[in-house]
Amino acid sequence: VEDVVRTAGVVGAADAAAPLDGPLVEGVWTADPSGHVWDDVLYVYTSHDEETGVPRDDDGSQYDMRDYHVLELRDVAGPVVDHGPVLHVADVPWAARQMWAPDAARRGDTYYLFFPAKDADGVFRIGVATSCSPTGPFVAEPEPIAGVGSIDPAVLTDDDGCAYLYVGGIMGGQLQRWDGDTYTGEDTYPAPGAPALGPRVARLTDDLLALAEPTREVVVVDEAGEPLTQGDPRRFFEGPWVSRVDGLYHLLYSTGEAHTLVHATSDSPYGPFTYRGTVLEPVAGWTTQGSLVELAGRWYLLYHDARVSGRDHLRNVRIAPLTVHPDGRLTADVR
Ligand code: FUB
Repeated sequence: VEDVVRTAGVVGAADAAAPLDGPLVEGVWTADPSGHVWDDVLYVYTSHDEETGVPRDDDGSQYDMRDYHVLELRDVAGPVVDHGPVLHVADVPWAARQMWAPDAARRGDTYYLFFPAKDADGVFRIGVATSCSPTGPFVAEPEPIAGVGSIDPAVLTDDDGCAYLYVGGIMGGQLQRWDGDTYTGEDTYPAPGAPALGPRVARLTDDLLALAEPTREVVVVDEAGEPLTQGDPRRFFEGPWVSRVDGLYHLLYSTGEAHTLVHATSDSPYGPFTYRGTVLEPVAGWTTQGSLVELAGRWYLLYHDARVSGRDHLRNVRIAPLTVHPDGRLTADVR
């Protein structure tokens, strides 16, 4: 890894400052951070925002990303190494555009990058690419993963070695166009008083390249055990992320219109998850989404905002200390 740091990285402009006080990197727009600590090194897998001139619309077409970056940190106080583009849409045989929020996983000596992209028909599919290094470059499988679609894949590798794939995002993320594992092409939302659409989860095969079972819906319930409804501002919008914190499964997700990052807990990776509260209050920009990482015995929230650009689709990844309260609630200390 030393060699990679010296030769392959581009140290971000934020390098001289503590990353806790600013974007992890500047000079490149990054978003949708998914963090993993492997061998005491924090790797952050990010979308790469760009202004490509695609007009803004309700489907988020202006989020017209073409590749992914990997950031590397030994310490939250920096320095940060940007390993640059690690997978480009032109190198994914089935993908046409919009390389949205990614995640990564490790099995043995192989590293996996999971990512959503629209195919030639405009349908969001989930792809997977592999590398022998956590910092890529990654080589994509020729076809998307069968039996699952929508956006924002996140992979939890549980203590017993089983890996679970979570996906989903409503509106531009097309979750409302899926009936189970079938793409309908029709926007079908529950009535405001009906249970909200949840993300979907399935266990992955041992080689992490396919689903080992059909996906099932992840249900988020309130304190009384009732599913959150479609009209509830706490309901799932996009960006599912699951971590185990002190033995509990924590589902982190974005609420979309309420602009919060919230969490819910369960004693099963499949849920149901009980809503626990807001982790991150609204930040600058329409979207935020994040992930939870433990580095050197401390928990952190990775998230993005648009404080620097003032434009929703040109974002920066940031890191903030996370407080794990005695009752299991999580709150981020954002500066
Ligand atoms: O970055 C593109 C999309 O915006 C992500 O996939 C969503 O979660 C939102 O951040």
